[in-house]
Amino acid sequence: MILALSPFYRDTWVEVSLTNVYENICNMREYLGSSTRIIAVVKANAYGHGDLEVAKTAIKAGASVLAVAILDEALALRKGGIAEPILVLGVTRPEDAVIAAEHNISLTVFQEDWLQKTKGLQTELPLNIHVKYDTGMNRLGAKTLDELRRIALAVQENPLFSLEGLYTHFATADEIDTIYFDKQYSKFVEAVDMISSLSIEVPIIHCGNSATGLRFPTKLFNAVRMGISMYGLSPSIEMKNILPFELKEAFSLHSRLTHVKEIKAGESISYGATYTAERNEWIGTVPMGYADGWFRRLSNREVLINGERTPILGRICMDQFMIRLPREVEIGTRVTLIGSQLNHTISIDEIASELHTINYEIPCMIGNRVPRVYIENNCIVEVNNPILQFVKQDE
Ligand code: PMH
Repeated sequence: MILALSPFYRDTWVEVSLTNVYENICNMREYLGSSTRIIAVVKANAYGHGDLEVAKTAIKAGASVLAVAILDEALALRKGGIAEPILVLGVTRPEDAVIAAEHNISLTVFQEDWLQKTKGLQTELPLNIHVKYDTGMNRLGAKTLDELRRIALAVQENPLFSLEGLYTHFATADEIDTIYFDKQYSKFVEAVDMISSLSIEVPIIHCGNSATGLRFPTKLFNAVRMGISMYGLSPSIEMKNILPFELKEAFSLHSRLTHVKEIKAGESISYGATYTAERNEWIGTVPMGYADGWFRRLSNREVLINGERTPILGRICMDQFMIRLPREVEIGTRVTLIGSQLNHTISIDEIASELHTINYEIPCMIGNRVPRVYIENNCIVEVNNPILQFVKQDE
């Protein structure tokens, strides 16, 4: 079924396998059982995969809540027709709480001052609130049980607020050593016990990210916030060997040769002339560059062409780079920067390791100039080209 095709006019694109996203969620659901809700984390444009498309797939696969970082992302999902519950994980300004209530978007709250400022919210609609407790991440959340108690009671007492959730976030759930995790978990158990001793009903209690869901399925209370594993990536390198089910990578990155030529021994390539050919060789130009998120630091990397690995030569430019061709190859031949060709794969983890970073960062860094093509059961079902979408909105 073709959902929507917004055209693109460049030969560089991301492919997102919605089938793999769907299967990763189904496998997590099966692994955790029906008493654990899936909160699909689609912040940062679904870690670069495309928020609306992933959100729709997640819902189809049984996720019951979506989570984003900021209110703007939540509003974009509503604008895109998503009617399911959405939770904003970051801080929302008190003056924007009315907009959240009007769009039935749940907010994270943990400051008494925030509650004071929104006390007389100018809306008839209740605002759904998830209260956050800081058990050791030291990013967001009430720091003490006393603070948490006062906040929970204040939310409970105001008829404009509806206490929907209580949560925390772990700093080390993906690390083999569990000492810090255990401490955070115990603190959260204390918080849950304290809230229940006040006879406050909280429908959704959640603490786990992907790593927690995969490693500690009995420590999730009644929901898991599933991010990286939904995209088929392991939360850490350490965890790759202990995954309870296979994660299927959804993101791949492709381009096509725009120019092919032979250079002579002694000729150099690209800015700074850092590479000089020792013998005559065939060179291909690839229309992807650091402005697309293919950073200059990847200038020593390889790509795949006709099922073979071949190196990038010279410096990556803003919009293009050059590669060695094993032989003369036709213009238009596919080049795979992330993904598979025949028996070879360049994984997101490989690129992350080259850049001394984590896999989370890689799909996020591939920018808006690169259209996303959505694949379901080996067929293209949707194409999203943000650049031309923006133009359309402005018309
Ligand atoms: N919950 C919160 C509060 C988060 O910040 C994140 C990810 C998740 C759940 C999902 O975690 P997962 O992708 O490991 O499953 N947040 C971030 C972050 O801020 N930087 O990297 C990941």
